[in-house]
Amino acid sequence: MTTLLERLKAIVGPGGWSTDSADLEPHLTEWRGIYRGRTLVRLMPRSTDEVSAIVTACAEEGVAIVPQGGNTGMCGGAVPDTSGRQVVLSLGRMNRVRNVDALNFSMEVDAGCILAHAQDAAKQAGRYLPLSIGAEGTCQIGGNIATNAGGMNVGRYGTARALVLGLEVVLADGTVLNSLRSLRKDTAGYDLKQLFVGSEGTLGIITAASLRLFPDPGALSTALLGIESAGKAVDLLGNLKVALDDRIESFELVSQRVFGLVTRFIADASLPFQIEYPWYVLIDTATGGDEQVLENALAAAAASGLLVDAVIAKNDREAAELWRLRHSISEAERQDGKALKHDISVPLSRMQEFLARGDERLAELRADAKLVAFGHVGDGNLHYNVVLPRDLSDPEWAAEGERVSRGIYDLVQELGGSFSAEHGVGQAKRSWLREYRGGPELELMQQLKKTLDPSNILNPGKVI
Ligand code: FAD
Ligand code: 2HG
Ligand code: ZN
Repeated sequence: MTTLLERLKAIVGPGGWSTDSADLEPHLTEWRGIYRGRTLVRLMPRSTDEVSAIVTACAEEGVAIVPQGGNTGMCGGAVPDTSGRQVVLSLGRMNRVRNVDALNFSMEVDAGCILAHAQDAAKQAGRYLPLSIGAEGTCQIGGNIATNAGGMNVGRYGTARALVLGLEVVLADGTVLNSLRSLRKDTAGYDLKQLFVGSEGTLGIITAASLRLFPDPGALSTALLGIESAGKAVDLLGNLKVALDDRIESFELVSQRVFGLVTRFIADASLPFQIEYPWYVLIDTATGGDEQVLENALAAAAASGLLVDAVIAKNDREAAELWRLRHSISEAERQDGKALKHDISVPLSRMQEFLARGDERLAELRADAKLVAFGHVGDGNLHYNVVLPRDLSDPEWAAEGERVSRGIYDLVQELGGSFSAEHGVGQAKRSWLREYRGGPELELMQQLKKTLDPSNILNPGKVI
């Protein structure tokens, strides 16, 4: 093992590795502190060649590698196991924007590029990278692609998968697979890059990506809406999609309980309404700065009883304040304490049924559980999180958590949905993958894993 360690250190050079415990600390757990591991060494390569040399050396010794981006993941996918034998591979020093091709509406970035930096680079070239999530100041493009991240703009632009034109990936034997093309059409055989999107570091290490860009949508109009029921929010979405000619950039649903947590735990957070509403929708529309367009559409929807109140941001500062409320939810929920995270999706046409039956199901399962529901309702994706009574012991919490999650996931399954809409599987949801995707789907996933990583050195213990 010492020999391997020396070899790895030599590959990345001074400043490219760490075994210092204080330095390692934030890389051995994740932001909620639920998963914790140990590592042989944390490596911080600067180039694809270095990543390839690291993987080759680890493959020869049968030592496992855990790729880590910004470590903002929700499912413990970037946390090593407790053996102390796994290598943490941080991509953060590979952070260049390689180029922005404005004419081709594409950009090439290193995998360790922080999402917000990639967005800025696109903007400077007069283009728009639409991927937008609360963690965008920390998460990295490689992590976004490895988790097939969703976020605020999926309805209009798709998930990370839809934005990937090409990838450069280091395979489990150190081979560099160069599919870094910037083409919108390419039917030359299987679309291999798609295998790595959403594979959470288990099939290859993403070192660079070519991303699809869009015209800058220009000034957005932002509004926070007061809504009587979650079901009405789904009707409202259908109504506004037509009225606004599909110019809805984001459509986020938040319950009063959730914003209650935000105003309690986040400094200077307050809602712009005099009274509380059971539900809220935060909407961004590409109206070219003409707020009248949004105002007219909202007035018509209000006349049809789909919303009861609305505050339209008058300027960028007010819009940013509204978005700060939305982006603070995860942090507020974390400060409130443990929650069962259910990152579910159902077809939009079944969303109202899910919301109604979900309430009933939860009441049957545990009348004293508290629902913390919010999310990207326009994509059929809700964070249907549940807080169990605080006086449960850890074993009781675990057993009850599993029972409650199963009840909710069974309903999701019945409605043709998914137990994992945008956060992935990691180590948190492996058993659910076996349960809800068992049979030919899981078998094919296992065969792919065996083919691409026969020695199981790429992020073992995650996903499958
Ligand atoms: P990490 O957490 O470091 O890693 C995630 C997984 O990808 C791990 O399995 C890791 O091994 C693998 N991985 C990382 N980099 C690579 C690579 N280069 N090659 C191969 N595998 C790799 N997610 C959403 O989808 N939508 C949201 O709206 C959203 N909001 C969030 C808000 C907050 C406040 C937080 C904390 C998280 C949020 N997330 C959201 C979750 C998280 O930010 C995303 O999953 C993000 O895509 C993870 O990126 P990362 O760079 O932090 O990856
Ligand atoms: C979001 O939509 C993220 O804000 C996080 O996906 C969800 O914390 C969560 O449960
Ligand atoms: Zn989300």
